[in-house]
Amino acid sequence: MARKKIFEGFVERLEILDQDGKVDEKEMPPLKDAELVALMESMLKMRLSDQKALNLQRQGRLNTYGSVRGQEACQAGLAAALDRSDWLVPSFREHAIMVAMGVPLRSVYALWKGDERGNIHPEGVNCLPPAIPVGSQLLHANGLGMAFKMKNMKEIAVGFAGDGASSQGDFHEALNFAGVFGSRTLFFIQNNGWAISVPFHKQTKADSVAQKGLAYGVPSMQVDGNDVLAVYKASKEAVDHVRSGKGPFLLECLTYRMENHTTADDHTKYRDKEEVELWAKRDPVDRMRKYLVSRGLWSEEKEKEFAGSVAEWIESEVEALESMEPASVTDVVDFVYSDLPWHLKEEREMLLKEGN
Ligand SMILES: Cc1ncc(C[n+]2csc(CCOP(=O)(O)OP(=O)(O)O)c2C)c(N)n1
Ligand SMILES: [Mg+2]
Repeated sequence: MARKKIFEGFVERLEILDQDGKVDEKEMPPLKDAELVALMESMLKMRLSDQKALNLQRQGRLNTYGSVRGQEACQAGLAAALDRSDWLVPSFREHAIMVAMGVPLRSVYALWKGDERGNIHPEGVNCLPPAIPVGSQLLHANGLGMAFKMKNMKEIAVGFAGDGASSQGDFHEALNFAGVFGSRTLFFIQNNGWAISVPFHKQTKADSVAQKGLAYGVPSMQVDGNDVLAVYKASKEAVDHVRSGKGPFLLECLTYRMENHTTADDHTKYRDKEEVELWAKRDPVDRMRKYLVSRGLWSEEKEKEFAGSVAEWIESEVEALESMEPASVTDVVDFVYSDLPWHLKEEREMLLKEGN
């Protein structure tokens, strides 16, 4: 035979909870009522602390901020499937899961204030500093995943990236390396439709990011990223796969960035109102709310009470943030190397001379 099929890959997409709050019972993950409520609470904490950050930035109390609004199901669903001992290797839009995994909210706010001390985490909280160069963190996640494999450790590394990052060379190098060496790395891609002002269809001619993973021999799937039940279930499968030593996995969450790229952006200049409105109807928090209310597990009163306690927590974190000693100007060079190279030593001297 002259022509043979040599690649049988296909991309599977998992959806469980629709926008009316109805679930596909045969795909339901085996979660107890309290665990379902915990997923809702986790998303609400993310939404409320995100809104607070936007407000703080408007008041000049944070320098800039990248909102995670609309992506809460991705981050709450994954957090519920990970062990606290696993490692997060984030970019700049992962602060919601960072907090869910134990990074203090004050630290996340500190980072957006430009304060490097936000990267110093409590003992046992395993999270690398968020990487700003798009895609670079996936290589770091590979390195960690390789180390865990070589040391026979049970931990896994989660490398986060957006759809835009999948057009960077780093993404491809990381996946190829992971496929070849079988690193204990989960590639968690939040495809929110946009890389600042570039829509997904102008970013790539591929229909999905997941199929790029398959091309590198990395098991990959796609999930409705606004469906916390589907994200949880797919994340659990992906995490179990990596943890059991079967090698890397790529999970692509289809979601939407509801806000500006950061507070330095104006998305109304390049996005249609209709598109944003369409995605508002697919809101991850709303659909979980509808489902829980229909099961008698949630109510307006419950939400009001919970939101009240979250607001208190947020306020105490802001207070802690704003009562920190002022940061030193040398912080910008002090935490990158254990031994400073000569040019940074010079820079440090200069900073000290010019004063804080
Ligand atoms: C190497 C590099 N190129 C460009 C930028 C500027 N930049 C910051 S975020 C971004 C888009 C990222 O899009 P995506 O990966 O989809 O993540 P999202 O912001 O949507 O979460 C760009 C181009 C950068 N930080 N690093
Ligand atoms: Mg994006």
